[in-house]
Amino acid sequence: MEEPARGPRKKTVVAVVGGGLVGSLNACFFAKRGFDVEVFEIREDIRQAKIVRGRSINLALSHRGRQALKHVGMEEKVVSQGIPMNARMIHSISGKQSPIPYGKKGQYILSVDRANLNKELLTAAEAYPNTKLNFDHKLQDWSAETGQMTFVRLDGSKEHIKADLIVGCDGAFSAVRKQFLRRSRFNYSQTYIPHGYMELTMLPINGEFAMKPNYLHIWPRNTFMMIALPNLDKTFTCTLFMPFDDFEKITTEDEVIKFFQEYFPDTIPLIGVDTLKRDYFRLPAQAMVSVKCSPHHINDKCVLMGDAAHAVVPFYGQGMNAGFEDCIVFDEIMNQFNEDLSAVLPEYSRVRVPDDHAIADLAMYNYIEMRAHVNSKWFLFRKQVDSILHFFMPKTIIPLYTMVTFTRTRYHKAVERWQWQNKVINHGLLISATGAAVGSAYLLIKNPPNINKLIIPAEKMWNRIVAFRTS
Ligand code: FAD
Ligand code: EGO
Repeated sequence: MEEPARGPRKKTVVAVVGGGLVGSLNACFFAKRGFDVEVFEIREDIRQAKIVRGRSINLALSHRGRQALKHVGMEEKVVSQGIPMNARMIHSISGKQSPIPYGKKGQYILSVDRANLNKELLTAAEAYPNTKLNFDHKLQDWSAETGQMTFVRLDGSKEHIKADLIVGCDGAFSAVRKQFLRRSRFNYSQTYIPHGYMELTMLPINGEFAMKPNYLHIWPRNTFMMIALPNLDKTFTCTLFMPFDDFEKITTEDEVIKFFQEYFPDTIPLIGVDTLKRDYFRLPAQAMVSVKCSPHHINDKCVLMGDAAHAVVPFYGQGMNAGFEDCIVFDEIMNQFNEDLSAVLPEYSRVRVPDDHAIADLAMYNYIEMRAHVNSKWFLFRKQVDSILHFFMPKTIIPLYTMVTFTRTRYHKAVERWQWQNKVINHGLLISATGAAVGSAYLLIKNPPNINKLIIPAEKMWNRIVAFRTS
């Protein structure tokens, strides 16, 4: 057996573009393997910045995301700074609150602070001696032939940097992806949905959480939806989802209150009339986009992960979780193919694209389903049906939300299994209905009812109807 080459060998340079959630986590994965990792992030270091105004303040972290954090030794730290949400709390218009647990005792999702999670991951990445973070570096262009990237700094200066592998983690509007779009046989689709979202803060009342903290609070109102996730400072971040057309119809402070009185009356005293009037107009509603593309790689040079590869609408709470799982999948394939990038990258696209497409479709499906017919009654009914079926056939029927949120079942397998389960349920219903019909027919033939007994009540019924109509 030959000894592996020791001493100075040219190390592979991995450039991670984007120091967001997926980029900073990915930097840890590559650093752990011993690569020379350079992270390039357009923004200033958020750990030093005073005000960070970005997208969504908190996020739901579930099993897939946690597993990825565990791979780089970050699970415990992040979980300890999150707030467990053991159940959804469904708010009806009347103000009634109904909890529906996510599953058994240990099954919960976590509310985590986006900025804090990002900071922790940057610090973890920076702790590897073979990792360098470069802030104020905006990727402008890069070449798939040479691996050369051009960055622009705030002062207008440009930097040219070369890397062996470029990992595009630069979000839904990825600059890395632009080079993919110029190539043949690259599939791309992007869809903006008619809904926008707006975040409102619910402050503590008498120093305590304004609502029960360990829940994902949901106000399902068909096309108008609101959710609230708890924060460590005892506030809640409420996110209102509604069509841009409706956001635009509300132009005065009084109209805001009127709208909330009609659809979310229980939240008015909790958010506060004045806060509501002010916060509603602080920022315009934000857009949501769904992006699918394939393949996710170019040769042995570049790979897209996270929102850059698959931006999903936030109606499954899976965007970050899917992006984090991308990192595990890539890591597993790196093991399988001995870090041979020319084999790893195509295999990554082959394995991961169907799953990333599946979660994008599932999130869009939830959006369409929820805005079309999910009010609080339907939400409760559907989740109860799910759990009753699971209770009686725990091996056969697993709710889709459970597979997606609490397991690492491949997303596309979860969809397949869900479709199969629906067939089983429909067959079951068909068989029960047929059984009931055949059974009653049999009983009727065996015990023919006395015709007179049937007719007399019918006559009585008619008399009642006549009496009702003339009264
Ligand atoms: P981003 O977080 O967008 O990070 C991209 C980074 O790249 C940024 O730091 C950006 O500054 C940088 N960058 C961009 N362009 C360049 C460039 N040219 N050069 C250098 N750097 C660049 N997911 C969940 O799992 N659970 C949830 O509950 C959840 N809720 C959500 C709610 C809302 C309202 C929204 C909008 C999303 C939600 N998501 C949720 C999805 C989640 O926010 C994203 O999936 C996640 O942020 C993706 O991480 P990312 O690192 O791929 O992209
Ligand atoms: C019938 C009933 C059909 C995100 C319920 C479909 C999503 C969908 C946005 C929740 C939870 C984390 C979320 C459930 C359904 C986050 C989530 C769900 C929202 C909105 C969200 C659930 C942030 C859909 N998970 N979920 O089962 O609790 O069910 F309401 Cl608008």
